[in-house]
Order: sequence, then C-alpha cells, then structure tokens
Amino acid sequence: MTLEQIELRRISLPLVRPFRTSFGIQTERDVLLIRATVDGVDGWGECVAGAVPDYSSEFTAGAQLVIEQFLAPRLLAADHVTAATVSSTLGGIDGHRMAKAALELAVLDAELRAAGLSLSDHLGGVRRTVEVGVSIGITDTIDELVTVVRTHVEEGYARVKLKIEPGFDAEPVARIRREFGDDLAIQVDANTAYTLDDVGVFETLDASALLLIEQPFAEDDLLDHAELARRINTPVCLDEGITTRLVARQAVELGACSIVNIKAGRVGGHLAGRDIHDDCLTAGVRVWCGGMLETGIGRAANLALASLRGFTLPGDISATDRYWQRDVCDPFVLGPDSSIDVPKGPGLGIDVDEEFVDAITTEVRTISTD
Ligand code: NPQ
Ligand code: MG
Repeated sequence: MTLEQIELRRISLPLVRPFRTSFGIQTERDVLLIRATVDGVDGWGECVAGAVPDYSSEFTAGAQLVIEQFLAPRLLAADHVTAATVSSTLGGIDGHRMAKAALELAVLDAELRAAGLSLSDHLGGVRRTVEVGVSIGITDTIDELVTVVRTHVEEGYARVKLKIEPGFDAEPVARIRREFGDDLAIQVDANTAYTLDDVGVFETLDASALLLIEQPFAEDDLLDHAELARRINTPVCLDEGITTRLVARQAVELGACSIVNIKAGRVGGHLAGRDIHDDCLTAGVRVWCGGMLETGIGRAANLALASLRGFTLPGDISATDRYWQRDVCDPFVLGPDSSIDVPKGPGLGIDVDEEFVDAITTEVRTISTD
C-alpha cells in the first residue's frame, strides 16, 4: 500500500469544565490530528500529547515538529506502508511515542476503512460494549467533589476515579466512600505526586476499599512502587511508568504493579497497546484502558482497544458530554450498566465532521510524496 499524503491539523476544543490534576489544570485541549491518505482512502489519527510537557515530555507543538521534520518524511519515503510496519519504519527515531501512535492510528483507520473491517475486529476484540468510568479532577472543596461525583453517579457511571495530591487525598476519598456506599467503584490517581515517605497516606487509603491506586510515585520509580505494593492491600497500578512492552513486563515481574493502565499514545500506538494487553493476559495481570481527554477520534480507537478480552476493569472512556459541548464526530453516549458501545463500522467506525473540524482548526500542514 502507498501512503500518499499526511495532513497535520491543530484544533482547539474547550472542555465543558476545567480538569485539575496534581500536575496542572486543563481548560481546553490543543490537539494535533493526523489525516493520512493511503491508496486514495483517508484515515484519522489523534495525538494525545497535551499543550504543555507536564504530564509527559511530549507536547502538541513538539509532536507536530517531530512529525513534520522526521516521522512523516520517513513514512512517505517508504515503498510500502501498512499500519503493522509504521512502528518499525519509524524505529530509527528515538522516543516520541505519542507522535508515532497518531501516525499509526491514521494509517490503521485508512487501511481498515478500505478493507471494510472495524478496528475492534482487527485487534481481536470480544466485546460489543465496554464498561467505563469517569475521571474526576481535584476540586476546591470536598463538598464540591461530592456534588461532582453525585452528578456522574446520577448520569449512570458505576466507577469513578478521583485525582489526588498531597493535601487532597485520604479525607476526600473517605468522604466519597461514606456518601456513596460500597456499590460505587472508586479508584484514585496521584499522577506521580508522592514519594515513599508518604506511605502513611496510602495505608490510610487502604481503608476506603479502592479498586486500585494509580501511579503514586515518579514515572521511573519501579522499586518504590514495588515496596508500596508489599505494604498495602489495595492494588498498585502504573500509568506514566508503563512506556514500553519491556517496561511493562519488568514492572509486573518486580511487583511494581498488579494492574496496568494501557494508554495507546503512551506506548507508541494501539498495536503496542494490544501487545501489552496480550502479555498481561498471559501473565494474569488485569488491565484497563486509560484516557487523555481525547476527541471522538481517539475515543473511538480506545473503545476498540478496550473490547479485547483482558480489559476487565472499567476504562477512562466517558461519554462525549463529559468532555465536549460538540465533538468532531457523533457523540458517544453512556448506555446501561455504565457502558459505551464499541464502534462497529470500518476503521474507527466514526464519521468525522469535517466542517466542524475546519471551524476549530488553528493550523494545517500537508506533506506529500512528490
Ligand atoms: C491520567 N487521564 O490517567 C490522565 C491524565 C491526563 C482521564 O485522568 C492533556 C495532557 C490532557 C495530559 C488529560 C485521565 C490530559 C493529560 C488527562 C493527562 O493520568
Ligand atoms: Mg493516570
């Protein structure tokens, strides 16, 4: 197959409400979209990097630059491009996994649209709907957190993820457990805000019957995560720390986590995400699909990934109205039992609203073979 053209498109989309984590506040998403043309068929990809390199070293403008200057030229120069070879074709460029993942996804979408096959079927999905939850940012007061959680529980979410940071942890979490009882599944995400000196906080959180504690310590701190996992009963889950298939294997073998958050962007693509899922399934490690406040493009792809057998915990894949007033495709809605339908159509299974995308585009570049 021939890759004919790559379009890089920056869009700006305001969130319905600000999202605060231990590393910063998001009020809007500055997203890099990719449109790849393969044998005359267009496919879409989304780069999950944020505008600022705080959550990860990658950021939107950097991803745009590395794609324009290094990744797109290599892909366009290759004689034969398929989604399965994107990652090896780009292997000579170090890192930049989120940028590479966006390119791979656009090629995957184009290829599968041409073949009439859905991404879920291509990846080996076994579910038509996936269980999802909602990730809730840090609030100014605990009362405000109770109100936000209540809104989402009333909308039908059966699992919430509470963002924590030093000073906003054991107390708000215990309050949510008390207010909503044992039926609500609760997990927390520290986004690397703690060190092993804070072990007391996690021992206290043990009493709140959490599904898991996500990434309490630094991204590269596998040993302290393993030590924490030995000291508490709540499962430790890694997010930022899982950068490659190899690191995932080492984290599991070291006992640094017993649950893995799989984010396709962070590991270099949905195909790498599927590989890590396969390894975890073999090793008996539970996985779930993380989220990065994606547009409908990234969310469609995440729903497909989460349809694989090993994704047995609810994903950070909420309905469209949790993120956007208007999305770049038809909205995803929350169905029964805190679930969302996996797209069935070819490729990502969505129709991108090009008129709306044009209206929110801040910059477009097109790179072609010539
Ligand atoms: C997490 N996601 O699990 C991330 C954090 C996150 C749904 O909690 C721009 C840049 C947007 C970084 C959105 C959720 C982001 C971002 C979310 C990180 O840790
Ligand atoms: Mg996380």
